[in-house]
Amino acid sequence: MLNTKFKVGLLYSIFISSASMANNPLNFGSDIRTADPSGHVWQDGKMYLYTSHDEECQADFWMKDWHVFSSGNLVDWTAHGAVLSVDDLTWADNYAWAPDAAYKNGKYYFVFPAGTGHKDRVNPEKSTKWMGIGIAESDSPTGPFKDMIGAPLWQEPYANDPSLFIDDDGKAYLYVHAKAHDYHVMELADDMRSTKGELVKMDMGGYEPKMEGPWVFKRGEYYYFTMPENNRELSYYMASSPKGPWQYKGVFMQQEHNANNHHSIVEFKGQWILFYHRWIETPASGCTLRKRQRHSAAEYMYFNDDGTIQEVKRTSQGVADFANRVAKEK
Ligand code: FUB
Repeated sequence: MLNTKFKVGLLYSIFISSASMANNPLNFGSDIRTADPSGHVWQDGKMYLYTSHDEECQADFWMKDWHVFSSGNLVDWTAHGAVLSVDDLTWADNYAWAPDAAYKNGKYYFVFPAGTGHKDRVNPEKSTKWMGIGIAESDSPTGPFKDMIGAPLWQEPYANDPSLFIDDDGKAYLYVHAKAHDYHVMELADDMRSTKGELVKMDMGGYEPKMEGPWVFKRGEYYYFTMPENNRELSYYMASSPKGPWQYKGVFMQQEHNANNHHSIVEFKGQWILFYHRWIETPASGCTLRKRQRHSAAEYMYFNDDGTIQEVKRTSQGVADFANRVAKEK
């Protein structure tokens, strides 16, 4: 039988070790609310996370700028501040929503949705909201990024939540949800400042997934098209070409709190990482308008031998042991 003193000591050490293992939400060392994390590993071998930025206690998704954070171990992050703001744009003044980034031709590209007008949630017919996709450039992954076109890549149709994927042959594919909230793809021209061809609704293998946040990546011979379907649960499709046709494979993260999710998937030092956001109660912020606010988080992802993705559970420790894991596997 364990005596009481020993039991208390044991419980305390379990508590301390699990508390010190907590790494979700990610600690950016900057107490801003982030969402829609888009992860990329650049030439210096670090992970860069481009996020949208919720105003503290915001009433709706009226968002003004985008931020970037970097890390070598997914635990200690450097906040580099805002990379771009709607104040830098001539064609939008709101809706700084889910961004993405790419590296090509020796430059960093930041692709983003932004818009103007007003979304009337009570009387949608009175809405004047419009959103388009912009692209900005920088010589540095941390910006500042400059909108060299001074206009969205196209005006119509409405589009949101860009995912920019550069294939092994250097071709750039831009995925968005556009008309009727369907998923579309378009190639970008080599100068990355204009489009090449039409925006095409993709063949999703007989499914009609809607909305938001597409994220495309390649692993081995397969392309993966992933999304928060109906902006809730994360599901995915596989294909042998970046434009599909796609084959539905299932849900890999369930919805939580009946609220939106938005993610990215990237390999870092031999580990596959899922970045996503979570709606978490943030009482210290003093926000009484919303019970929960958005925070970026990360989990490991695992694949089966046939390339399918295993279900991912939300955890509080996330990728806290990343450095140890990488060291052990060396
Ligand atoms: O962050 C604003 C919007 O909420 C994003 O564009 C959507 O994907 C959802 O996360």
